[in-house]
Amino acid sequence: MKSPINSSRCITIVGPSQSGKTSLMEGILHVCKQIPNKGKVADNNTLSDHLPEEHELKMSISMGISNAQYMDEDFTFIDCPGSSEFINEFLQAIKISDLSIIVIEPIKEKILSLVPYFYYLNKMNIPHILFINKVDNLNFDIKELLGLIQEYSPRPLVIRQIPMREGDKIIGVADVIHERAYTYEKEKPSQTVKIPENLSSTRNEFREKVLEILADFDDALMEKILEDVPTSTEEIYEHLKKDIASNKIVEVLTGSAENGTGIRRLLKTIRHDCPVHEKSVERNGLKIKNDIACVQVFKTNFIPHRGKQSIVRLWSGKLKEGDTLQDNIRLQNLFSLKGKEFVKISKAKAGDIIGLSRIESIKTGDLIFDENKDINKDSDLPIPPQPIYAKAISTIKREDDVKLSESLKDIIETDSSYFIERNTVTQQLLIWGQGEIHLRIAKNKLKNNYNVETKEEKINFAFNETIQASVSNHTTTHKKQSGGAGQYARVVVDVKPLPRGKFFKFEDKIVGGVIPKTYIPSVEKGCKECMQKGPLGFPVTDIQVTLIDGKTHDVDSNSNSFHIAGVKALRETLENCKPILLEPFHIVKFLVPSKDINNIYTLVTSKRGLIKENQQKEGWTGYEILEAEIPGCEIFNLIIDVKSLTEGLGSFEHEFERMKTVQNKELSNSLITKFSSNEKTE
Ligand SMILES: Nc1nc2c(ncn2[C@@H]2O[C@H](COP(=O)(O)OP(=O)(O)OP(=O)(O)O)[C@@H](O)[C@H]2O)c(=O)[nH]1
Ligand SMILES: [Mg+2]
Repeated sequence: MKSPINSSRCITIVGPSQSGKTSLMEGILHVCKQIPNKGKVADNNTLSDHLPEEHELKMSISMGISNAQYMDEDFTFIDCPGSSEFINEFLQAIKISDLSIIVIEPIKEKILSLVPYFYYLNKMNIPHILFINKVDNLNFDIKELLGLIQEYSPRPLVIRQIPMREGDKIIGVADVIHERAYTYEKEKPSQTVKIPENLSSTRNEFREKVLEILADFDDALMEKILEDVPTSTEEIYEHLKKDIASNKIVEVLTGSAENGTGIRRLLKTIRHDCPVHEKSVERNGLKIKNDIACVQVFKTNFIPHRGKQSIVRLWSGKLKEGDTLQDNIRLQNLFSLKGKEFVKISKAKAGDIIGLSRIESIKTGDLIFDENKDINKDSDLPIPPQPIYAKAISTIKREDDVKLSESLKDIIETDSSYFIERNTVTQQLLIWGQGEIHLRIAKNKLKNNYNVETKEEKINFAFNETIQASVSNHTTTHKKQSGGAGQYARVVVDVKPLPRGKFFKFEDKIVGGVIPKTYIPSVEKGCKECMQKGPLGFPVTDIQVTLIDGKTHDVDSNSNSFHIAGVKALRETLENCKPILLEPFHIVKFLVPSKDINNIYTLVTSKRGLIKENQQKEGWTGYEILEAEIPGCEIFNLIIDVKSLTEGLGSFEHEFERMKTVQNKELSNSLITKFSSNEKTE
């Protein structure tokens, strides 16, 4: 049969960690004959998990992309990592996809981990279906499971298949819409059989429920049901297709990725129900013309010996090898995607996902529309998650410093959920990311792809210090008369504390020109220089210096002398102004399962934090936001504790709030010892 759809559709495979996404991808590609043999995650031979870290950890850490054909229609499947440390990959992939399959395990305790997926897919209005995986070895009650999942899904769940059992084994499924059942044949198409007697009434009950749900979105169907007019299977299929495409319902299918069962049914459902790419063009608000090429980059990779690879979706028009987009973007190497393999191609059509090689001028998120002159740089890719976990790193070989900066630029271009901070106070380079594995990946990339070896350092924290008392009439004389031109400057200053956030004020109260006007800015400069490191070892802030008197020498006074006098005057006074440590506090908004909230209270207290308030967050059933104030120096590692207290489900965002003095002397000393740059090890 000639396919009615001649463009290409994109399906993302998403869901919690270890639910079987990569295995499902493998099963799908096998059925689509894209791979001759099905690999296994455990054997490190799947198509989408091909990076060394993926093999070592047995988990995905970046999108695995493959084009494939099923029954004459073109698809691209993108297997997304489930770990929250790689959520940026998931966000970027779903944005450009036409449909998502959420893969879940039929385990009650894991339902809460579905909430982020429901949240983002609904927020971005992306059609999605649920695939209940691992039905080969897990015993569950489908009705109970669906009831529980429904509590968390804002869209009604529409079950398409009911598992058939023999003892405690699932041997196939009864179709809820069609009057038939299928028995599983490992790695083969299923056999069509009659619906077993004992499932008949349950199946009818489910069918009625499906009709009720569909009728809620269609008055004509509602009328038919009320008048007891029979509904044909074809009619139901059409409703399903329409309601999936408009993200009104969530279809639910079952199977086993490992055994290759339920995959053909899943593919048939996708083939029938997945909306065409134009729907995604509309959803993303893109202004395109059908015959003019419009390309969006959604992923960038830097591959050793191959250089920059931009993975793009062609939203409209056509491309061919050698074309030039927007007058100067020449397409020399187009390739189709098959995991790590690049297969050279000569052309692409609307909806396709392809790779473009070595085009330096384009970046992730860019929208290239052949009718425009400029690349649209601010096309709205999802905002990456805030980097929340940091390590201080430095090169093992000093001469690699420049290479380190360049390589980090590339790494950030491939993943915008990293952030590089060069702390001007501590002189350290901090790499921020989403967690331990995320940062380890960056370090490995530096070593393996860029030949830059780095080591971790203890993080030195940039506290501030201020003063609590004033000193008046402090006189400092700077005098030097050994050979050559002499130096002389005398200044008399008052020093006093200022309110928080006022930084520094310098007041000139010199009368009668005892210090000439030209020298006064040098005194101020000297004070500022001294403030870079106060008596406790940190930058000084919130102080006022008033210059009240002074003296010059006819021959030996000059700007430099007054500069030095300024430095000395402040250095001598600060010691006597009761210096005190100032520490930044951040507002931290934890987003965690409600059942774990007490653990988070305890965590906040243990970090010297203050709990502020709890709120619900719309679309996050079963989760809560807890707002707290937490010392800045506790943020670097916080996510490790949050994850371990919430079975990996909690996260947080943070923002600097205010500086607070550390009144407790013992605490102040221990913070200085722990975070000052003089200490080399923790
Ligand atoms: N019994 C059984 N095990 C399965 C099935 N599908 C996957 N697994 C196993 O579950 C584990 C995780 O599978 P993956 O495919 O790596 O899961 P994933 O969702 O890609 O994991 P992440 O990439 O870490 O998010 C592996 O040990 C698989 O062999 C299944 O249908 N049945
Ligand atoms: Mg995976």
